[in-house]
Amino acid sequence: MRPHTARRGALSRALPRLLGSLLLVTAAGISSACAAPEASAAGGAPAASEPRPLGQIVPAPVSVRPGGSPYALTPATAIRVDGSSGEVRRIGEYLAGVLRPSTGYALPVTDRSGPGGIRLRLGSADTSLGAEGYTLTSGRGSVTITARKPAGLFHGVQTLRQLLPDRIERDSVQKGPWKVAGGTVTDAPRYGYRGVMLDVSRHFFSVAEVKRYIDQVALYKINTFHIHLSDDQGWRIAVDSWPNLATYGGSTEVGGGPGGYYTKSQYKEIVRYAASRYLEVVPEIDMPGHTNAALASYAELNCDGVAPPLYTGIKVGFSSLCAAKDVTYRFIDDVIGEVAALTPGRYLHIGGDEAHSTSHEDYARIMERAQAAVGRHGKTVMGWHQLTGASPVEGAVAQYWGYDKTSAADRQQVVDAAKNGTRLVLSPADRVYLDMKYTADTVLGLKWAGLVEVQRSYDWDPAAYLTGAPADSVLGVEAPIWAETLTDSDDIDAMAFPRLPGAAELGWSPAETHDWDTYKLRLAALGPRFTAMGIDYYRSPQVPWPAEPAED
Ligand code: TNX
Repeated sequence: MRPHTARRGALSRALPRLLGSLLLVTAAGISSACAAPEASAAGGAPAASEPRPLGQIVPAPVSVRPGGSPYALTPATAIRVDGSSGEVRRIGEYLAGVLRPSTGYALPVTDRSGPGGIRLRLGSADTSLGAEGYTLTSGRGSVTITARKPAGLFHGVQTLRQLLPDRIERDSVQKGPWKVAGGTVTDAPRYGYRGVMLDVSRHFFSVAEVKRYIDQVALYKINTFHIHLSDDQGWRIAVDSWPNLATYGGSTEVGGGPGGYYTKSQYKEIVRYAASRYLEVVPEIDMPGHTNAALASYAELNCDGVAPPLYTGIKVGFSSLCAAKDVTYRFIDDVIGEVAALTPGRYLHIGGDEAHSTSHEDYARIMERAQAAVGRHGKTVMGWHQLTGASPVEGAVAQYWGYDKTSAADRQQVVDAAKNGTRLVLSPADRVYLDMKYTADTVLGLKWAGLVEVQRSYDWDPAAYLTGAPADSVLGVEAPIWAETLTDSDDIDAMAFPRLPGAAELGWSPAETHDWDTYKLRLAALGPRFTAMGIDYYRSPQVPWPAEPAED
């Protein structure tokens, strides 16, 4: 779907420098936009007819040059995808799908040129924008989004969405005006990997629930969907060569509910849907621990040949694949082969966390064989950072999920691996584990990594987080949601919002824009948008939320 990250990552990291002069010119624009005086003075949202200031979006853009007349959507507006590919037309249709229900306008998507409207254009943009950057220029009569690649246009469309009034997100016709402030936004990501993870094993989530989350996170330019498909409590993906995994291993979940699994065509539908929102899917098959559902499904996978019962509690670290048996490696190769064949993305995640019932020697042996299988099936290895305690293969990506109590030695092991070429995705548990409680009063969630309020979740720097790791070893940031306590979309909403936009900003925005005092105002301005999208978010007292209009 997209070129390999290495080059793009370098470009993204260079971008703030390349655009440095522009940033300098527009820093005042950013800060005045971010300061959003209306947020405190008038209860948050700009007055009904005033467009939202150009920089007042999450994630913060690289640069903003406000000025000129605003643009206004009208019943005559067309979405012009002039002379471009089917993919650009699909992005135009996606945008129309967002804008039609609330405006009630026809918003035809057309490749005929015309005097104005919303224009989506591929090409000609500054090469430093890379594969995901865009420019958005708004003025009287037109808004033009230009990008080098479709992903950039899609991200520009998310910016346009956030610049329109909150009620644009509603699914019934609302009153205009539909204005976008005049000026230019120039934008591209700091990191190439900006992920979310959903644990569909501890509780199963339907395809519709997964799509809902994908749609929610796309608004913040998240580009990776990591799906945790197997764990002690449930196996969630059909595997033809080992059918009991899904039919038996997927038949329950935490608390003893009915569980479920995705058929291959359902999984492909998730992949297709994610791709239509420019998210790459990273499937995870966790091993050698977190495997009770598999061990319960096939007695021969157990060292003693006895299948344990299915498990519906929330303990970790008690299960292990059997390093001494050949069948273990056949199982690993078969499963990885089938999952890889269903997955167009680059990565296949093999877990490797909390293998407390596996000896170090067995762990190293199984992870070595699993990594080889991933390579054989054409994918790049991802694993939780414990993989750095074995021998990560060249090109492997380790996902760091430590927290403030992680020992210096464990951190050092990860840093040393990074110095040796292992790349890192950062998911510090006391920052971006979205299943951590916000406060002691939060009903849902866990608290083993501490309480994670909104400011704590946002206020860290991915480049400085693991002292000693080379800056270019960091591919980006991912915010996981573990689902021991979460059963449906409402639960996901309550834990992801409002922390998820902050994690997305850490992955996208230049370090120079990082500032809690201005971020919290931009976040506050998103409150009514969450509501318009049907998200019942946590009203953190750290954020000056505006008063919300009464529900209609
Ligand atoms: C740790 S993070 C786990 C998961 C749990 C999670 C709960 C990681 C790689 N392993 O098995 O679900 O904590 O927060």
